Amino acid sequence: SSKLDVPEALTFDDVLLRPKESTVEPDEADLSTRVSRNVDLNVPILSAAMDTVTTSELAIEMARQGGLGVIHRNMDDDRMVHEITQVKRADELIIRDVVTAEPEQTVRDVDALMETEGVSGAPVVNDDDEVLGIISGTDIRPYLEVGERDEVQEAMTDEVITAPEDVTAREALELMYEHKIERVPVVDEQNRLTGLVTMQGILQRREYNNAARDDEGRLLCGVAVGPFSTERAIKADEAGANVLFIDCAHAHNRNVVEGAKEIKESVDADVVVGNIGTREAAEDLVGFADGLKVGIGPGSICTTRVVSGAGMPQITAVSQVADVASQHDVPVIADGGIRYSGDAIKAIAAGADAVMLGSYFAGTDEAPGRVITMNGKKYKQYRGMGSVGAMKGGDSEENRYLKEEPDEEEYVPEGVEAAKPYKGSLASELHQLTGGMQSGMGYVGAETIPEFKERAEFVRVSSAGQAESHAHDVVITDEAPNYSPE
Ligand code: RVP
Repeated sequence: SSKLDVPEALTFDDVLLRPKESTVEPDEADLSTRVSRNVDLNVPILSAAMDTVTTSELAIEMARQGGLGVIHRNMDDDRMVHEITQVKRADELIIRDVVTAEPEQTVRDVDALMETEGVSGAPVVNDDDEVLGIISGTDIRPYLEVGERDEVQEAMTDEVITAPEDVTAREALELMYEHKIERVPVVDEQNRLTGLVTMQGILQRREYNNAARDDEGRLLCGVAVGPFSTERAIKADEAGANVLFIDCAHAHNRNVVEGAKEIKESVDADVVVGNIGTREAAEDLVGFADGLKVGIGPGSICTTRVVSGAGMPQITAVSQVADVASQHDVPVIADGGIRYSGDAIKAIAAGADAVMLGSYFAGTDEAPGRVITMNGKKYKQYRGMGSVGAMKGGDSEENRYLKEEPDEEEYVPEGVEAAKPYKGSLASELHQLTGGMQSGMGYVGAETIPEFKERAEFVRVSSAGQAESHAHDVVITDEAPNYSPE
């Protein structure tokens, strides 16, 4: 066969979902999914492992909204462990960084301490961490005018209600209700303080009733690691990351596959491997990977296809990988190129179980970096991890596009440095994204993601059809929250 006898590959704008008879109202469509063999999400959405997108701040909000943040790897090991810990602790029932008071401290000192730490009460412990009492603003108030030099042990409540390590939210609430208190110290068998449960913490958790949590109720956390960083992967695993993402621009590479296998054998967390874009790559990885991530060149800031001449349009890439992965019950994540909610649900129709986005979230409050103003409009920085800035600017040698450490003028970047319009809160962006995806499920008549994957069919769109899809022949007067023309 001739070199020019070539197959066609399609991307988002080449296809549309074929409308089908439906009994599903969009707001009834259930977006829950599996991101890797052992990890479920309530919303099939991940934030990209990029240094202008995901650190703990955005990852916390992603998990609270039911999705998953994947912490980037342009940082050293200690910082990575810190970032993971922040996510795992964010909504923990039992607070571990407890502000404590000592019995001989003065009431005045404790009052000042509580003020600076922003807490309204503190367990009182001795040198062995044994709980002697608890002191709150209410206990302190009568002392402030007349007895602020008195010792804490005078003012504290010494009949303190404590709870064991395995206390549940319900049990803690019952204790608080029964004793009319707002915080319960958690102790071990020797009555030593190990943590604290607060009413405020429990109520805050209730607010996020769709959050993606582990068995102990902590928020789920993903993190990117290099294919040859087994030590680092073990640290991420021990810090509590639930899913490790082997982060590589071309994972269908013998050495990368070997590296990823070694990591998989060394950790308890699920290991998702990527990126790939072909059936053959999927076949080489399904044997051990807990998930496959697809995307060779679709990213908004990515120039891989132009620089290297290689790539695979994303709808075809996802569908090829999903063909193989679905036979082995391995979830697939479509990573990159998603501009609208319609693209996200098309990726799922092509066979993905979840989608990963960078540009969509880069303009939000929770993304790292500050708001910049150009020509009176607000933006936030967004750069490819293969851009010169990201390759130079990381705190470690961890970078998936960096072969060795060249001088600055020798970099061959595969990404650009850019900016995204400032967007406000991540929650409102996610609301638009999930709402649009649910609409897509409604048009296809599917109530769940697995049903949707089964039922969805594409039609091929011509460039005339593509022009018809967008707002056309009008001047837009008020920008919609989920649409801006390219
Ligand atoms: P997008 O959502 O279209 O902005 O794409 C984000 C994805 O682009 C990332 O998850 C990653 O796979 C890819 N990426 C990140 N940096 C670069 C690059 O510099 N080429 N590409």
